[in-house]
Amino acid sequence: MMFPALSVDLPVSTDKLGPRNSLIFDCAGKSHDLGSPQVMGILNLTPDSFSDGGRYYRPETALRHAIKMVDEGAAIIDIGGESTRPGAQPVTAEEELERVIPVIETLAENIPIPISIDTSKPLVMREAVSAGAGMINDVLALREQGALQAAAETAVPVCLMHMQGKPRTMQNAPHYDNVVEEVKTFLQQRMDACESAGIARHKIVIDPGFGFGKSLQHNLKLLKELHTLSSLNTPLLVGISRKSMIGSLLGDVSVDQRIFGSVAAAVVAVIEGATIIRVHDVRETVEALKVASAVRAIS
Ligand code: 7PJ
Repeated sequence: MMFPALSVDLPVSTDKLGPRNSLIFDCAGKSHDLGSPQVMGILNLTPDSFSDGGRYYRPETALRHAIKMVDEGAAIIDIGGESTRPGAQPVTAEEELERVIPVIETLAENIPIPISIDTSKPLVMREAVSAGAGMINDVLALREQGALQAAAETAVPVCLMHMQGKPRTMQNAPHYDNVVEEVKTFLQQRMDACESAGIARHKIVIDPGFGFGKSLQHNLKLLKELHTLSSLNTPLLVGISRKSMIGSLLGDVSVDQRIFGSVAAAVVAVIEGATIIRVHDVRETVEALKVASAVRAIS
């Protein structure tokens, strides 16, 4: 059994927070209204992101992890085969395909929620969607040669993320005159490029790209002013989970000590209008967002 694409609807209602974005997931012909904030669980298939010493994540291991995230309340699983951490080296399309395709095939058969492919490569986008992925999550916002066309042809929803520079060097003195305005202008331009390439507006999700060519001050300003991006009238995805901004705020704590800080950031993001929160710690975030969403929904 394959699970078709996630489709993203335009705003349907407004309240004191401004336009509220509604998401409709179309899974095997069944629609789920995802008007309330949802959690995207991260499934990293990069060798530097797991510690069992193996070179690739085996599909069975990945499936176990994915099932756990589904049980904990994830609404989407985001699969990535290329590390985009600061300083990370690029991988070839062949290597990325080898990591992600067997896992996407296994998950598409076995989990009831959409799978998103975290990639910037047109070939990986096409192959991943053929293997069962229902969304493209691109940290380069479809700027790679051929990516707009590949994404348009797959016809699945896309997440466009802002990044200043390239992963290898992006954290070397990032600079903005006005970070919020510059991120917003960039995302608007990429939405326009998508529309010109034939990607329907209702299939676009945007993301300010926390930690991608941004200082701690830039990240905090973006989080505080996140609601400014809601004037672009498309759902907002936010990824802050375990990132170094949380580590620095807590006194340079290690990655596994960043859960509570990450959950706090997720709550702020939802209060400021985010619709999808991309996280490692699904249960903790789902519980916190139930509380935050209830507060956000009250009139
Ligand atoms: C993000 C991402 C993010 C989106 C990564 C990490 C780095 N995709 N992929 N947004 N981050 N859309 O998880 O630490 O913030 S990889």
